[in-house]
Amino acid sequence: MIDTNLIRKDFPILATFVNNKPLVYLDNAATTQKPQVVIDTLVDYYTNTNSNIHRGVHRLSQEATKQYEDARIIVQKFINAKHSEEIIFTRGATESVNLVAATFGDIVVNAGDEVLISHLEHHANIVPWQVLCHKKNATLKVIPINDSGEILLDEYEKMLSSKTKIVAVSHISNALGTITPIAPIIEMAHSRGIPVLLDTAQSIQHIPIDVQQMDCDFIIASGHKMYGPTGIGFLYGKREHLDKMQPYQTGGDMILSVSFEKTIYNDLPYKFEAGTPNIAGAIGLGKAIEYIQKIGLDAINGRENGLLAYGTEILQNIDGLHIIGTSAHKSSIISFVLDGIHPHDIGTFLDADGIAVRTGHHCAEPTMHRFGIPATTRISVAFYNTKEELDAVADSIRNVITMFR
Ligand code: 7TS
Repeated sequence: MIDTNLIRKDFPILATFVNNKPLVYLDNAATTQKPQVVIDTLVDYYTNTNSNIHRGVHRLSQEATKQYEDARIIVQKFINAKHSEEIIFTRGATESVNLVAATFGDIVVNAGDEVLISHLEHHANIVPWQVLCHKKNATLKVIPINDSGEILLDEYEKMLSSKTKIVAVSHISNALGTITPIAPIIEMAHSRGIPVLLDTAQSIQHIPIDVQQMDCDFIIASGHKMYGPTGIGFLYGKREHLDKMQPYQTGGDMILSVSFEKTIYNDLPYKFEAGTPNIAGAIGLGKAIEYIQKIGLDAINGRENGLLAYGTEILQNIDGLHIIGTSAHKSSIISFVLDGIHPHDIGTFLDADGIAVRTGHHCAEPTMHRFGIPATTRISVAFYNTKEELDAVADSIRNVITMFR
């Protein structure tokens, strides 16, 4: 059981005021707030350890290298990867999928081939594949969803063929909150020898990820959505795939030796980490994962499911409010439209009450189009949110409705 009063004290920003109202932060799918331990880790690193890694014999460099590599092992254990060199630090989910599309995609996708994504994807898991398909004269195919926002598995199975070279789907939709059925998705792809990339940007902070048990080929994630700093994230890839891939970027640190005639690339994971990385960010991400582990993902998930159920219940009772994304398998996200009131107006009025939500297409324009709407208002909860905060949103929405009608 999570003691919310106690846990909220870990997040200094939650005690701040916005527009003279206590902050109600319900935009956690965009980015989560940071616990004091993560903030302290960044300050401590820059105060006491700051140094470049993998190159100095001096004490600070060795200490910084150790902390950075320890963070990689924390990530490895968190997702139960077999080897720590299967973890590549990146700027985040976006850079991770770009890396896979540009390197792995470059090897496996050729003219006439197909890449499969779903109708639930964030632009980050659409555009890199689109660019790859364009370059290779391949086709991007989209697995359809039903009116509840669920992937149609029958249709998916029919779309798989010898032309399919990679399947890339989100684990949880950032626009609707649908949890996708990854076990059958991966199994159906693997039974035909097709690798699967899973976008866990919206799931890794909510539900346990075990890459060996799931047997996925790649996963991507962003540190800032899992209580860590911005500008850091990671790619997990099976070693057999990473070994085959060419470097994504080139320069320092990703080499073993360089002459003007020839460069020998470094081993994994450094082959994919050109240049000075976000050292403090990686260490901060490690601390954020330790924080999540201390609370426990089961407790986090239980609390967030309770908030999701409560929020859904009180919001769907509001006249003229329609929830978009009504799957029974959802996590932490409630997207909705209100008759006659644009989401940006709702967002602006909620902000006046100190409530932070996201409005717009959520970088998932095709998902919005599927429902014939340009935008929604999106509430996304974290374990530190409360039922009282959700009540405040419902009250605020009722006030907006009164003003507009
Ligand atoms: N994939 C999913 C499912 C996402 O939700 C996001 C960001 C990304 C990839 C990209 O992550 P980034 O850290 O590289 O930007 N989603 C959102 C959102 O829903 N609101 O703001 C960012």
